[in-house]
Amino acid sequence: MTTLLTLVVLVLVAIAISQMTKMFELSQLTTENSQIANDQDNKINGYLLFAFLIFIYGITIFSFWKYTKVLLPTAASAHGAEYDYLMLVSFIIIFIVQTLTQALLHYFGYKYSGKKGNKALFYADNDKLEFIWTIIPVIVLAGLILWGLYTWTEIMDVNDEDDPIIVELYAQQFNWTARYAGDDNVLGGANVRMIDIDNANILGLDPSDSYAADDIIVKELHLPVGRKVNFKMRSQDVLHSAYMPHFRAQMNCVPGMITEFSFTPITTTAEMRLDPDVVDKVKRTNAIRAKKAALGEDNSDPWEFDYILLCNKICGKSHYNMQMKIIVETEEEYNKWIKEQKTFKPAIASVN
Ligand SMILES: [Cu+2]
Repeated sequence: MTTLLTLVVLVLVAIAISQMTKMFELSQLTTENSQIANDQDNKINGYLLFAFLIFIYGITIFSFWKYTKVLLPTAASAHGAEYDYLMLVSFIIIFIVQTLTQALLHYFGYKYSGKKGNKALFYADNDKLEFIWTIIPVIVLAGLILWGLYTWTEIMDVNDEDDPIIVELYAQQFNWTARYAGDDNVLGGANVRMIDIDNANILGLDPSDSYAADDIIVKELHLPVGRKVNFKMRSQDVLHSAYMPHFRAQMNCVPGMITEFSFTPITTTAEMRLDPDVVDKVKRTNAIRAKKAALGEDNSDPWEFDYILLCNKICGKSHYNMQMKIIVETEEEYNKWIKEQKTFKPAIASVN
């Protein structure tokens, strides 16, 4: 509703400005009635350029003030800090360059506006200037791209060093299932053709594969802090994308193939709940929820922060709600939890 009202107001303002411009033009009729821009028109347009510049700077400052608080909190994975730093440096460079070039663009538009009798200067080229404005972006962009490629290669290097836990993330319209590799830390073979809902084989595990027997299928992802996790993603139906924003992790889930991502969580859920940004966000969200509760609306229970796995590919009508809770805990808590989970073999045996 607010968006609609804002749009209506913007349209009305645009109409008002165009009407005022017409009135202004009509009031100038006595001097010269011509469609060709005169010095006065050019001057007005020059000033309007400054007005527009103030508008874009204003909206930038407004966005910083109003929206920086909705950004993600500190990264909770080992590679996250490097990723965030790369992003920050890129944004600072973009911000400085755009602030300067917009000022120059609008100022020159004003300074060199048309004047009666003025002739444009024919200026073929200037090798030195062209060299400077080509080489600076080349160096800056090459630096950013190389740094980006280096960071990308580091993050995407999925290997078996440091004794990682192997976890499968299984995507389907519209939910996630996780599978732990069990004591042997090897995921049993699986194929969608072997899915057997009646026998609780929801991920299509191969019952004859001995590696599958101790696999653990769960609906909530628990990760021990400080331990590397190698994720293997599968999709049952369409393209999905496993997105874990707090860990700066995302990987497409593609039907018919296994994709991978690896990271080490460094902050437990309990620790993250104490992060000032998170505390602030929880406070803001719960203030909104309290208002909803007072009106008797849905989704008004107080909210507590949790890490989350989301789908980041628009995969169908309930895509927005395709999520799974992630809990990062101490090694002891994790071990206790995993021991309480059912392994695949007894789970299917109990159905039969
Ligand atoms: Cu999805």
